[in-house]
Amino acid sequence: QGMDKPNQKKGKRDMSVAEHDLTPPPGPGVEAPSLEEPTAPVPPPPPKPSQRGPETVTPTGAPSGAAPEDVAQQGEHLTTSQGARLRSTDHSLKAGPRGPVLLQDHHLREKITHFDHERIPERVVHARGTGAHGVFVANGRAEKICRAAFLKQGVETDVFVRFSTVVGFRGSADTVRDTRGFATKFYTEEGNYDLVGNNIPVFFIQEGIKFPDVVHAVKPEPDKEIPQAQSAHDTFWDFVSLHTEAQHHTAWNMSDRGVPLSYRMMEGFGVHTFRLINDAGETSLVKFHWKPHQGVHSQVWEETQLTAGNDPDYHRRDLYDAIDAGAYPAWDLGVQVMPDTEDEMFEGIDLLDPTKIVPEELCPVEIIGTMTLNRRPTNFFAEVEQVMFNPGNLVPGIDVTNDPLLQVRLFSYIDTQITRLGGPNFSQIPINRAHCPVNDMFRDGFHQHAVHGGVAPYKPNSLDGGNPAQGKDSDTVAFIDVPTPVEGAKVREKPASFEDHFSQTTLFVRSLSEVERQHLARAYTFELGKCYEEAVKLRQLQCLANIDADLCAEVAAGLGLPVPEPTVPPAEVEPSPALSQVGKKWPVTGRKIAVVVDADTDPAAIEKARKAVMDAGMLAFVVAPHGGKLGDVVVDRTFLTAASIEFDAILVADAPAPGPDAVPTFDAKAGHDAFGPVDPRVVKLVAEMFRHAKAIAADPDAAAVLAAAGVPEDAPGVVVGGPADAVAPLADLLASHRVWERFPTAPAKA
Ligand code: HDD
Repeated sequence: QGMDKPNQKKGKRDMSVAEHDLTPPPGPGVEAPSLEEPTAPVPPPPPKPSQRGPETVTPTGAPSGAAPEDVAQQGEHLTTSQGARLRSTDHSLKAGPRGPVLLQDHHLREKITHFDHERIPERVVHARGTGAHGVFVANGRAEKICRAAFLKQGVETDVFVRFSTVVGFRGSADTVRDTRGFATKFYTEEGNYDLVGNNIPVFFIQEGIKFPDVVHAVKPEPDKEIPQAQSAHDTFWDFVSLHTEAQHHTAWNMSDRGVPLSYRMMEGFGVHTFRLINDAGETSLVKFHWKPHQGVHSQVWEETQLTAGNDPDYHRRDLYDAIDAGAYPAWDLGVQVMPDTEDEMFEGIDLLDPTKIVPEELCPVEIIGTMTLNRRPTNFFAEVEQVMFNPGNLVPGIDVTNDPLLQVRLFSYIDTQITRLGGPNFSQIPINRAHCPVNDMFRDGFHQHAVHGGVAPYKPNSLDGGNPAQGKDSDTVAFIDVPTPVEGAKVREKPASFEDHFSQTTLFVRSLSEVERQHLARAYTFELGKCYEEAVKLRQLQCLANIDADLCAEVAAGLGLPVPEPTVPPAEVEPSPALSQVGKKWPVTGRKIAVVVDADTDPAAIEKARKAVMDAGMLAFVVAPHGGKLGDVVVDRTFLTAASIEFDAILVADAPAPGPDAVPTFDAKAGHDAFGPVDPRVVKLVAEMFRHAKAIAADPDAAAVLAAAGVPEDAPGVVVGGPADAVAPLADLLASHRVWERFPTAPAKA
């Protein structure tokens, strides 16, 4: 009491509040002051085309009638979840304006309770991802081997694709070194078919029972929960060097495939061998491939590091930017078709071993249709977070094989949703609903949305007329498990053919171009260099010795460790050129060009250069000292906001002097920070793009930029010429993706 301030003495408190409060609380029969008028009824703005929600159907296949605007915050009046109109959502119900909050505030409790439960557990793997809607059109070439309706010529099927990294948490950076998930849901007229693949055609393990082991090894170490979204740590390399069947996948991870430039520029693989059945009941064994129209491209390592800081959402943004710009990414779906022989082998390769590929040179990929992604999600949570995939979501004509990895996946994907999506009714979530009639007899459970009629959800029944009817064996429209003969003793063993862990790793390493091999060696050296345990490094070097002597020597030199003798002689292999990403020409459509200008560059010249870029099918980004407009030209990036990692090539139209917001760099000659003649951010942009082997064009008037960035005018991939004229040679360079010869070649071996 002694600490009470004047006017806050016991018994005086109400009085003092009332003195200052000009709006006394309403008593019984007193009209409440209007704190806020209801929002004036205004017609909701029409949703943008890209904001249309997914077409949804109810669990019985009927349209749900839920147009997206019905669920957007566009209605006239704010209500509770029960539809009662609310006067205020800004203030909780209190005993006086300065009093405690009342438990009876039903709106407060509803609002906070809902908020408290807004998050669901992230995926145990592939937590970080992004997705898009699209359409798949079959070309009919699969008809002779597969009875699936969606593969018949000309059939168009809705699809939803989710791309992901594997290791990182949901908020981790997109551009880490990792495998990428490539999961596609086909909403076919015969039910949902999920092709749940990766951008790498082989897997870490041969048996699903090892999945928890590999995931525990690669996830952040359990004591400190570091590192995030990285394989460069002891537990990962401990596992893969001991469990040597992981070596093939690991080599792909360490290659440029582990750092894709964009989700749009990745191949996809179904990994396992699947069994297709045609109308005549004949079967064949196939491996699925997605071939991107955009080409197969990667970042260089330094770019991945810069991107993770500059724009951790880079891959997500890239996909949505492309879709918004109408540059819809597309992939051909292809199959390698192999005879369904008793031994399930092809050219000595065990088709049940998911750590093996079938080289395209031995069995070409036949294209059976094309997928185009043309719509981004309206609501990320509802679609990308709640989508579930399951390799067991199959349609008539596609069956599984006995691949022991696939067999366990058939259990895991449903099981995990029980926790992640909170119960067994996840198929009723709009994004997961089939686009054809669903007539199951699953009932009740958490989050049941259907109001099932009838009294007899069981078979056989007479009370509901015996419905629904089961298919007959003669049906070609019902799913039939291929009656493959099975025989054997119950054993915990693997086939002898699964013992070979190194020959295809050697095949992969030897199929890479020189520059890709350098990247591979550097990635191994980096990752092992981040390990603390020497025993782990030595054991991995032993694996490399069994794979490729040169690669092993290079990595050992970087680590400062001795080169071990191989324990198995490296295999003699015939390289597979299809495994290399270098040496091909790709369309330049949608590639991004920075056009660097000064504040006083002639707007007409900028527009000419911009138009030349756009006419070549590429996207121009005007990069200027300040935002807004230059003449009529809109500035896309400023020197402050532009980052080299955003662009595939650069056109320097002018040599801007340092702007007022530039920071000087250290001048070694002067011995202190100083400005050169060109804005240091432009110098940095050009220098980084040069280092990352990107094509560079500069106007003769902008030669000072090249000089300041240390870029020789006669270096490979440098074009000196007027910006508009330089577009054609720039596009030509970009077709090869990078100026490969700019990477230093490996020092000659002694
Ligand atoms: Fe898996 C998710 C791909 C083996 C267990 N996996 C998941 C996703 C992809 C793959 C792309 C993300 C799906 C999405 O976007 O929602 N997984 C693969 C591939 C594999 C593979 C290509 C081997 C060829 N996976 C594999 C095994 C197991 C799992 C052997 C378990 C024994 N995978 C899961 C999972 C996930 C999953 C725990 C996490 C979230 C989910 O399923 O829905 O069940």
